Amino acid sequence: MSEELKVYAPPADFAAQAHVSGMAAYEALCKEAETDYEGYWGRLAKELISWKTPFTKVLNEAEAPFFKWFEDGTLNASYNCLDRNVERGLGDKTAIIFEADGGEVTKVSYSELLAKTCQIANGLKSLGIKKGDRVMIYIAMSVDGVAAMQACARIGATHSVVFGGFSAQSLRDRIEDTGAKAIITADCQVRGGKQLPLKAIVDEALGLGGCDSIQKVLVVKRGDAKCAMTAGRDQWMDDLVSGLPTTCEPEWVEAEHPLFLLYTSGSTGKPKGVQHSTGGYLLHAALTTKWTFDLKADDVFWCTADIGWVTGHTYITYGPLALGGTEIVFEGVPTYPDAGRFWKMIQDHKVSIFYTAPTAIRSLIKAAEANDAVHPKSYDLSSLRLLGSVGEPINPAAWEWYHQHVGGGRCPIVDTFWQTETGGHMITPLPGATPLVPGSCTLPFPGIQFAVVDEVGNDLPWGKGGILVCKKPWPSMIRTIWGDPERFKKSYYPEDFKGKYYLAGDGAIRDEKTGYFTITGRIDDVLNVSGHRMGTMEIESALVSCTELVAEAAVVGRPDDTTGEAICAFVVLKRPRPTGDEAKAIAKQLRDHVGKEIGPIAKPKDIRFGDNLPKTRSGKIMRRLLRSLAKGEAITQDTSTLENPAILDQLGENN
Ligand code: 6R9
Repeated sequence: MSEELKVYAPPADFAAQAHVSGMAAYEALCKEAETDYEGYWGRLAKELISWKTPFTKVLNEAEAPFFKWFEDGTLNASYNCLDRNVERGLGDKTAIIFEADGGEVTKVSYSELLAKTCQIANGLKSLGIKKGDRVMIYIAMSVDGVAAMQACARIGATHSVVFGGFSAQSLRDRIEDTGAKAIITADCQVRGGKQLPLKAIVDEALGLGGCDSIQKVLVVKRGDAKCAMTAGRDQWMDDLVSGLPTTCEPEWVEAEHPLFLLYTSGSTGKPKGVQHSTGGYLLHAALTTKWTFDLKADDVFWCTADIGWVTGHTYITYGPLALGGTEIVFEGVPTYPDAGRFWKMIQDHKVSIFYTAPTAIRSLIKAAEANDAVHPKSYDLSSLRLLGSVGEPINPAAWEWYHQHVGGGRCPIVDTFWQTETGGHMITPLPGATPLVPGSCTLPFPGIQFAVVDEVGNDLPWGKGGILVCKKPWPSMIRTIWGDPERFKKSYYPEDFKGKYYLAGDGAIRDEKTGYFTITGRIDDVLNVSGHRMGTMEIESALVSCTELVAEAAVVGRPDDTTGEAICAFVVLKRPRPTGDEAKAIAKQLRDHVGKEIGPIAKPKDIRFGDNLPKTRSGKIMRRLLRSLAKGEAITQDTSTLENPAILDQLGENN
């Protein structure tokens, strides 16, 4: 295996200027963490974060796995991201270059972002929102979105951002779970030249019931259509904040104070509210932005993620701002007005660090190969010095294309493995140090103790695939699942490993010679479609909630060239198995139903109908058989425990 590896050493000029330069520097940091774990994190927490009250204790393991970091320190995340930069003389520096869907550009300086954040914070305070309250944010990519998150952090309110592509039902579920007092939204979002309603979805969500905690809906004006406003409950953000002071004393919170809740999919049940801390989270956000992205004062950083996902939280709202960087916030989509949009924006704004997802790269490769005008070669991308990838494994072919055509062969690529639960990068190259191997996320970030183990937690030798775990707590780790500490323990610190190791939910293998990690995919029932995490159970429940039609449903993933994985649903209807046009019409109806229940991202690509599902005699659905059928593979597995073997032929037909 090692023989075939293509290795890209860090370019000498990059290494020479990098924050972490050379493998010896990387190894020295790992060694420092190994020798004195708390000393290492304590040193970095003092260097990167401004504390109101300094902490005296780094790590408290007394209630493991509910770890506490820097617990007697106090700080404010928004102070660290905004005021501190202004105090350092960066007030006039551009914090955000916002590019709207239609191409209009707005630059916002640190002083302006601070003033805006303070006004929103004062507005929230005037509504009685205070430390410990939850605030939902359901808004598109915008300066207002970032400022709303910062404003919550400023007053100690815990934000919970819901991605604008989620449905009313999903939003309702999250509102109910958080017990939020207010929602910040916009009248609409603009994507691909179209105005799509947001506030109307909030109204629908609140109408579904269970949202009694919501007292106020604050609406940012984005579009020009009329927007229904419920008197007493709804208010335009502009009306609330205009005339309010542009300064607001930060609420100093304990390091463990929950900065945000972000919902993500697990293998069972409803999405879980991942709770992050303030101190430890912010430290890792800042530290990884510094070391993995090598962020410097004159960089223009662009993370294309949405603030509705963890990548947008850590690498748009918090990390780059904590370091006083300049970043792009982009409202639109990569294919509008054409598939050259990303390349044109890199050229126009002289982006130097670009961070995106493999699924975007793969779809832009397709477009570029079909049309020279949207090929990166038609743009001046010479400002780029570093590229990044996140969200799913990047296949070597896409890696090579990204490296050659976007990075001009000179930019290192950081393939960053991490999760909503980890808060920031866990396994990733450091661009001035780590030799790169396409398809591998290489080595753990200094201080992070990831390992590959067997089912009972024994270390596996390099070259043997197994289960990815983290052996030690780290500052930006998930603190709990909101409202469900038992589920937190069961999901992440299972008894299989005596409750000692963090279970990532992914499989991994280390290269026999280099020890480099390659992620082999989820080992649970979580799918990764275009970098979006979804539980198969969630999609199944959405399907069976179409009670007039569906008797039973099973959902599996199958490989897809563009989206990484595609959702494939096997459905048993309450009526005879449909074929031809009837099957097509019902499949469309079911897709729309899932879109309504969860959101368009969860719509199954394939829907196959059967008289039944393959089950064991004890009635368990044999998903591994469904996975083979979805791939179009011949069934070679043992089917002796199968109750109804004939069903395989029927489901194998593409109907
Ligand atoms: C940041 C983010 C987490 C899951 C994770 C894994 C997959 C993320 C990856 C990767 C291979 C990478 N994943 N980055 N797999 N290589 N560089 O994506 O968070 O949405 O919670 O997803 O995504 O399967 O477990 P999240």
